[in-house]
Amino acid sequence: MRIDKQQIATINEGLLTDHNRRFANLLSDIDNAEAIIEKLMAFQIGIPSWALGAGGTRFGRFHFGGAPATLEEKIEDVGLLHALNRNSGSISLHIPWDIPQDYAAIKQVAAENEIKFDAVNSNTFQDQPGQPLSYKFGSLQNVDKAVRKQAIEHNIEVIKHGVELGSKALTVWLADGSCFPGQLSFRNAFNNTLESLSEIYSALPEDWKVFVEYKAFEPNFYSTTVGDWGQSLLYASKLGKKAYTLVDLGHHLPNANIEQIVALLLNEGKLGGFHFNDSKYGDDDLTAGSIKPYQLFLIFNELVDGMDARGMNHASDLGWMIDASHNVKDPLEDLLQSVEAIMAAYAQALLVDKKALEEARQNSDVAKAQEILQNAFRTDVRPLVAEARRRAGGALQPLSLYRQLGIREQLIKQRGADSQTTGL
Ligand code: LRH
Ligand code: MN
Repeated sequence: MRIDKQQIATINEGLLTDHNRRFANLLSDIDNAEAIIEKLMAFQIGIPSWALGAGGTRFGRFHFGGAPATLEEKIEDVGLLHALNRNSGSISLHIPWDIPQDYAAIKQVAAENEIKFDAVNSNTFQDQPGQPLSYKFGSLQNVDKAVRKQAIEHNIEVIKHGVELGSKALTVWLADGSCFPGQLSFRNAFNNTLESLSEIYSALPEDWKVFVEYKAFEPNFYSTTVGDWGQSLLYASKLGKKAYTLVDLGHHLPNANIEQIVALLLNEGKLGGFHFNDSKYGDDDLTAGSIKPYQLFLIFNELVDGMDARGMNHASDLGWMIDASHNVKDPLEDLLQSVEAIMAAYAQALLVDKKALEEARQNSDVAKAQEILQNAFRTDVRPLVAEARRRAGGALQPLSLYRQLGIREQLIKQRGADSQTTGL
């Protein structure tokens, strides 16, 4: 199904008076609105193909009707999100959950929905039916060279799919690690993984990147072979200039200072991208900004500062992607809320008075520095984000329009109440 621009413009009409009042009110407080709106319109977030249906845990999965059963339907769902907020312009595929059967046909569907292909993800954390060798004891780290070879070949196959679709990056997340002391030689696991990654690295096209995603724990619960930012940076530095680290917000130990990690990885020129989500305890994959919105703002504050210090293009020089799993919310509503939270954090970070902040820091005026940051964080930027959407042909209020148009009901009518989707 499609939402046409006219439908959106008509609904926006009814909301315009209220919107313009709020927007005008905000304009009286800020002096760089046009520059911010331009940046917001250019900012595109990659939607995970594996998070368009109901997620679940080992304790259960509660269905959402109308789930996309094919890659075409997944791209159409991302097309729906993009039509509503104009900031969801790409899909991140996971192989083998989303193997394209017909590249031309898939690219056609994507073009019709104005969707590009973001980083492709390999999967050596599950054994596929008929797979000769198991990844039970790891993939790229495995003591068995044949298992490592199988995993390397899978990653090279994933790159091939990505090249056909126009993707420019491979994300490697490894579940590899150990569950008990003594099980693993940390040095051998590191060296095997580095050797394997370098074979994958050498298969990368010249203009591609590889994102090494780290994670503290799960599914291994004693050690993880790419367990934190330092280990990921070690791999990325040893691999070469096409290798970067990927920060999944849910992959840190409790109370980790993620904004500091982001600042340092940017300073090293080794920050490749993000998997945005939120969490209270572990890798909860909750809606971005739903638990720790101030942390999301502080991360964007470091991103804007660090990217500007390097003259980087905010929209295109880093991989902006969501990684979520929906246990109780409608997947599309959850993703609309995540995009909204990410855009709001970015807009607030662009509001920070950098000159005044630097002055406060030079004077070690700690209270003043906090006032400057929290003034930006406490600014209600929703009219600014909405105005950027409106100018890009999107909805002033994407979530209420999604409900007003009864999109989930229509998807259930089209696909059935128990259509199955691939993914986590
Ligand atoms: C691992 C992870 C990784 C994906 C998977 C779906 O926790 O964040 O990015 O491959 O989720
Ligand atoms: Mn992730």
